[in-house]
Parts: sequence; C-alpha cells; structure tokens
Amino acid sequence: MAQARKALSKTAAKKSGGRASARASVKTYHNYIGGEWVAASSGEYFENANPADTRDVVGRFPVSTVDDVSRAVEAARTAADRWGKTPAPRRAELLFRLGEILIRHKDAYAADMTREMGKVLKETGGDVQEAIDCTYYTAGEGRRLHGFTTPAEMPNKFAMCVRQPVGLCGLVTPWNFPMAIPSWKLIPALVCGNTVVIKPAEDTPLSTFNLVKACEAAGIPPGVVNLVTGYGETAGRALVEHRNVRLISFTGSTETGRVVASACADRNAICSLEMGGKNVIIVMEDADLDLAVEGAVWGAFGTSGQRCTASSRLVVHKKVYKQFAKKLVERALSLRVGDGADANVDMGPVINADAVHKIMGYIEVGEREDGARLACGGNRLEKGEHAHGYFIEPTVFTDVEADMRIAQEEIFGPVTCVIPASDLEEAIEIGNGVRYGLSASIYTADVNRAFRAMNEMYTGIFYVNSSTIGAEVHLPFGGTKGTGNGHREAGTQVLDIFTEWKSVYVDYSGKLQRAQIDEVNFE
Ligand code: UN1
Repeated sequence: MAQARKALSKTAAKKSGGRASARASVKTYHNYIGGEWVAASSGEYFENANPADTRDVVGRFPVSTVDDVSRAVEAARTAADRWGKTPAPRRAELLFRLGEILIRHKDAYAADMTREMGKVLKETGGDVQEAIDCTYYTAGEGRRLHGFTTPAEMPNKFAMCVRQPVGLCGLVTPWNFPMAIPSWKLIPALVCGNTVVIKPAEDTPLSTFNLVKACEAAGIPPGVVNLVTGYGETAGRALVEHRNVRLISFTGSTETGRVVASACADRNAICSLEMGGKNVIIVMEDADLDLAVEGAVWGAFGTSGQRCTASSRLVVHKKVYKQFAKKLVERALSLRVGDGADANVDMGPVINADAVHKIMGYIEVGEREDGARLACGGNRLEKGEHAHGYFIEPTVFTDVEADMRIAQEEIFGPVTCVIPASDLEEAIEIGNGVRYGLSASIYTADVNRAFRAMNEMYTGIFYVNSSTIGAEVHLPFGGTKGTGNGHREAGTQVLDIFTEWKSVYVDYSGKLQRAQIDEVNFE
C-alpha cells in the first residue's frame, strides 16, 4: 500500500488565497498517551486531505517522533499490570460499552471516513459495522478465552493449558479499512489483557482517532490504549523497533511487512502480518454469468479496488469468455465515479497522488504487454467534478496472460484482468500461480467442481458463487504464501496472536513423579 505523505505544516492556515480562512478552521488533533490528548514533541502537524477534493483539509495530525512513541510505550507499560490482572469478563464489559458507542456514531464515523479516504458511504458504513461486529463478537471472548484440560501421563496429576496476555502490543494499521482493521487488532488485544500503542496510516488518522476516542468514552483506563499518528519511516519504525513492545501486528504491503518482520526478528518479538493479495475469481462455463459479472464488478471496483481481497484476476472458461467480458465491460462503463459522499456515486477516488502514479504506471505496463487489450477505462479523470481529486476510471484488461505483470503484481486500484482458461484444472493452476494467497472464488453450478476448487486453491479464504470480498468477523481472516506469516486475524483464531499458552501441571500425588522416566504400575 502506498504511504504517500500529506502536506506538512506548522500552522493550519499555511497556504494562501481564498482557502486561508477555511484552513484556519481546520481542526487540530492530538496523540492519546496515558489517557491525555497531547501534541507531538516535534510541534509539527501533517494535513489529512480529502482524496475526492484535496482542497478540503479534514484535519491536522501530529507528526510523532521517536520520543512520542517512547512515551506511548511507557504509558502502555505502566498500565499493563493492572489491565492484565483485571478479570477478562470485566474487560469485556468495557468493550461492549465501546460497541454501543460505535453504533451510536456509525453514520458520523462513516462520513468522516469517506471524507478522509474516499470510499462510498455505503462501504464506509460497512467498515464501521465491521468494527461493531468485531467488538461484540470478540468481547464475548471475555467469558470464554478457552484453554483446555488434558490427561497427564502420571496418576494423581492434572494437566491443563491456559492463555496469558503477551503484554505490550504495537498495532500498525492501513488506510483502506481504517476502522475495521484497527478493530480486528485492538479488540482482541484488549480482551486478552494486553495494552496497545496504535500507529494508523498517515492517510486515515481520523477514523482511528474516532475509535480511540470511543475507547476513552467507554471508560477503558488511561494507558491501556495509546495513539500516535505520523509517518511510517519515523513513528512506525520507532514502534516496530522498540525493545519493550512484545508484539507487532501489521497490515500493509508485502514489502513493508518484510521490513517489519526482520525488525521483530532482531529483538525476538512476536510478529503478525497481513499483506498483499492477487485474488482470483474463476468463472466456469456453467456459471450464472450475470451473477458472476456482479461479483466481479463488486470485487474489482469496490473500494476502488483498494482491498487486499480485491478481485484483480478473473479467470474465465473459454466457452463463455467473450460473453462474460462484454457484460463486464458494459457494467464497468456504467459505474459513476465521483465523491463517495454523493449517494449516486458507485466508485470513489483512490487514496493519494502516489497511488495514482502507481496505478497509472500499471495501466501503461498493461497497455505495453503484447496481446493484452485495454477493454475499458485506463484514464485518470481530471475535469469538472473530478478536477481536484484522485479519480481513475474502472479499468478492464482482457486477453491477459497469467504471467503478465498486471496479472502477477498487486496494483491496489480499480484495475482487473480477464484471463481465458480451457478447463477447471488450468483455471486452478492460474489461480494458484501468484506469490500471494489471500482470497479466491469460483462461480459454477457444479458442486463437484466447486469442492475441487475449494480444496485445491491454496488461499486463506475461498468463496463459492460469491466475490473474493466480504469476509465476516467470526471466521479467520488471512492468507498463505506472500500474504501472511501463518497467523489469522478475526474468528477465535486471533486469540492465538494476542495470547501465549501456558501449560500447567499439578501433581497431587505427594511424591516425585518423573515424566518419561517412571513406569506406571497398572495393578
Ligand atoms: C481488505 O481487503 O483489505 O472481506 C480487508 C472484505 C472485508 C475486509 C477486507 N470484510 O472485503
């Protein structure tokens, strides 16, 4: 994911012209450290601009330094003992209260999110709803957090396994799901008894601010949740490298994830990574084609294609290939691109100037590929209502070959590739032929083929007769190969990230019993 810098300023009204007074009224936000809202020690702020109209400055947020991160880590450390010893059902009560606050403010949070990152209001409402779902579902773990008991080898000996908090967690979160993804990390971390420092993406600090503000209102004690905004190379790096941070949970690009993983390896910290995807929809000749096209459009162009789970490859059986491509292009051309706050708009802008540069670069690469055909889109929209934002047309390449760069690399924009295949076997081979393994789907009426594809696609998520997007919070989320490092978020599986197991043996025989050595007398 591109991490472009937004304008840096010491004063809100820095820029001149007619906009100066508007800028003077731009709200200034602060870090949240040890229960206090505080400025960054740098005294500097970055501006968070609306990607649909960059003249609209959403807010000014602290450019945090190594010192600010250290202070936040210290606050989290101070709060850790008490929070870790608070009974989990009590911790969960505060989280249920948080859930209620999120419900009450859902519309306002969605509006803020659309303003700061561009996706349409329906989708930002979904993003907040996902945080609500995660909060309720995971808070329920306060009365479960199951361990297990198991027989011991020796008589008069009891064996069990319990979960314990890992301690202090650093959460580094992306801009494409700026409330849902922080919640996937924050809520389980808290219910498991950890304290946290969150560093949100610099493109979407407001949504994470809203989440943290709601934590404060829910009565989560000072120091348990800390927020530092700023840039990845400074604040993010300081958090990832801090020797007192026991665990880093990161969602973002595979490249940055590798840097995070090696920093964690250096100091033996736990590291959980969710990274890129190059997800595939397989369309067989017996599929309901209209349904498949709907799924492809939603998967490829929802969130302007800026989802790890986006349907960026559509592998279609040759018998229906032409028909599918025609319908897809028609639907793509019918999408209205504009400001996500407008209810008539289907697709919003992409996140920032770097993203435009990267996506347009890939479109050029696609146009240069021998054989691939730009079937629709391919342009940046810069006139009229699009003049001040980062808009790119929904773009479809057809006749794409599986090994072309546009079919291999994560573009993270509204660009999808249609690839022909002769049969299911070839479709699965193409589907698996990328470095990522997040999500895959098949459209078919044949249950045997659906199960075969389900079994043979090496991904963390699989759908039948549905798009590659739309994961629910009570099932594990994550991927194989370049997408992750073996962990899963959401579901109960996330508890294995945010707790460590403790095996407990209780010997009530009153004598020394040596495992693996003493023979048990059966009489
Ligand atoms: C992402 O793709 O970056 O499954 C997260 C979905 C959402 C989460 C997506 N619930 O599309």
